[in-house]
Amino acid sequence: SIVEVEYMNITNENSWPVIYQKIGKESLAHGYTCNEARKPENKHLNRYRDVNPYDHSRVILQRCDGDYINANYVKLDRANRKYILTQGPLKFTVNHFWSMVFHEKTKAILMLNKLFEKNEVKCHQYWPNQFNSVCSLKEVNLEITLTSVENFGYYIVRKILLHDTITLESRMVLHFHYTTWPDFGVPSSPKMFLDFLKAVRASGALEPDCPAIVHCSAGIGRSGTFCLVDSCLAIMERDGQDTVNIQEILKELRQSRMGLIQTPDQLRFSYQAIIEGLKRLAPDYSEEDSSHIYAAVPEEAEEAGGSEITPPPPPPRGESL
Ligand code: PTR
Ligand code: PTR
Ligand code: PTR
Repeated sequence: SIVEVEYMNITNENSWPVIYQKIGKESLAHGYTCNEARKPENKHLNRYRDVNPYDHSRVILQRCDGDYINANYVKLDRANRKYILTQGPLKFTVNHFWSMVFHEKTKAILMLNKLFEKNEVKCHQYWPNQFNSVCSLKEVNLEITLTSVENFGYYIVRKILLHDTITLESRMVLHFHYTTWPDFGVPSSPKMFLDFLKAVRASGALEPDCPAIVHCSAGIGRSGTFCLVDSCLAIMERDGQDTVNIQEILKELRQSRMGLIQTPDQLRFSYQAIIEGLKRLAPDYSEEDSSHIYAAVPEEAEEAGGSEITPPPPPPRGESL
């Protein structure tokens, strides 16, 4: 395919850093503002000073004390995709986050980071750890309950029940937690990433009417990588393998949220995953061919994810997040 040829050329010329920088320069040209993010009453709601949502695509909160959250709609019509990309919630934005999940009718949250990375807290633990104990988010009139946890080794799937205490409406949300993707790094293999993507897609969570919420710590590096691979593959699966210019798609995604994809290697990995994803479409593709990759257990798996990978303690007992 054209993508494969392009990948080989860039790799042979050692030009991933140059290509990555060029995309960065070309994405800056739009000059979108981030005025809401910089307002004194909102500043402290950002995890990182240099990662802010553009005003034109930001998510506007309903039924909260303010309407600001560090989140953007990232829309790609050609791929029939609409995601919400956001930062890992802070302790005092947990309410805002769940309010967004509820009001956007999100079916799944994709969390691509761990709570602790490089000995730092990268995200507040915003979901309950214990089964079947109701956690009240009184300020936003929601209750959340963890109802199941399934561990797939390098990712975990939780089911979380949301209940609106005003309308009495309830909704189940899936929490897909990829636990082995280091910040400013790449997943252990394209195959593992694609198996994760397959599970996410199978849940129906990527249908554009109820945008999936994708986050990592800043909500740009790993989240951007996920969206680039998923949306390029979605177009190629429908229109054919030679119909997409990956770099143009990335620039387009970057019109909605800044900084998507944070390293040349994350860009390189995106190409690899797209190429591998295309191979899966071939009629003679056999899963067995690359199954040996599974043998490589990522060394990060047990580090900070340790407490999450052990089964949760027995129910029930009142708790807050
Ligand atoms: N200023 C922060 C930093 O560079 O460390 C912002 C930042 C943090 C940017 C994490 C990206 C990060 O990665 P991700 O978006 O994958 O969480
Ligand atoms: N920590 C990130 C970085 O320094 O790369 C924050 C950042 C994100 C900086 C986006 C600039 C960004 O702009 P662009 O839209 O060109 O990626
Ligand atoms: N209960 C969790 C904690 O204490 O860490 C998270 C949490 C924090 C949940 C605060 C809700 C909170 O409410 P508010 O943002 O209104 O203080």
